Amino acid sequence: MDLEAVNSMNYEQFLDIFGNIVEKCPIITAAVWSRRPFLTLSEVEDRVCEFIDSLPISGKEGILRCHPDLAGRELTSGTLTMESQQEQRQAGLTSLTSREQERLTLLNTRYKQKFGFPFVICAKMSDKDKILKELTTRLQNDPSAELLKGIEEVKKICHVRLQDIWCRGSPVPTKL
Ligand code: 2AL
Repeated sequence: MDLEAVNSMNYEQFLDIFGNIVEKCPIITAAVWSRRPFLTLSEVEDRVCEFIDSLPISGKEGILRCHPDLAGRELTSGTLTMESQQEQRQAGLTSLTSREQERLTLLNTRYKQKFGFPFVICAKMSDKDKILKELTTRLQNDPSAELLKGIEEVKKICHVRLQDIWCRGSPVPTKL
């Protein structure tokens, strides 16, 4: 995928390719399309981050709430997005022992009760042991620190998803 290909996409093509760089938030991609032409590929990521940073607290919380639980119901039922499925599998979350599964479910529930949004971490930059450790630690944070941390992780997930798209090297939207 090169810059010229990205800049020449109409918004439908852009959404087909980049629509899930922030989990279940295609509105961000749709907004970023208006910022073309991009001068570099990394500018796409900069514009996404800029958009996220411009949101009020409720908007940032909303982005976090669009993320599925790690090793949650959607993983079991096969209803995760393709990206999330691959990320959770790569982090080892499809092969948890029953003890690890129980612990993760308990911590996820406690986290959501405390903060009102799910625990978010870039799974591809982690693994199941680190995720359990980080979740335990982050449960101790105060809500404003956790909102910042969660959004930082959303940006990492976006970075990884964009890298995947650049490396896949397909300038042609898959749905065309
Ligand atoms: C996710 C997800 O779906 N992919 C990822 O890297 N992290 N979800 C989450 N709650 O952290």
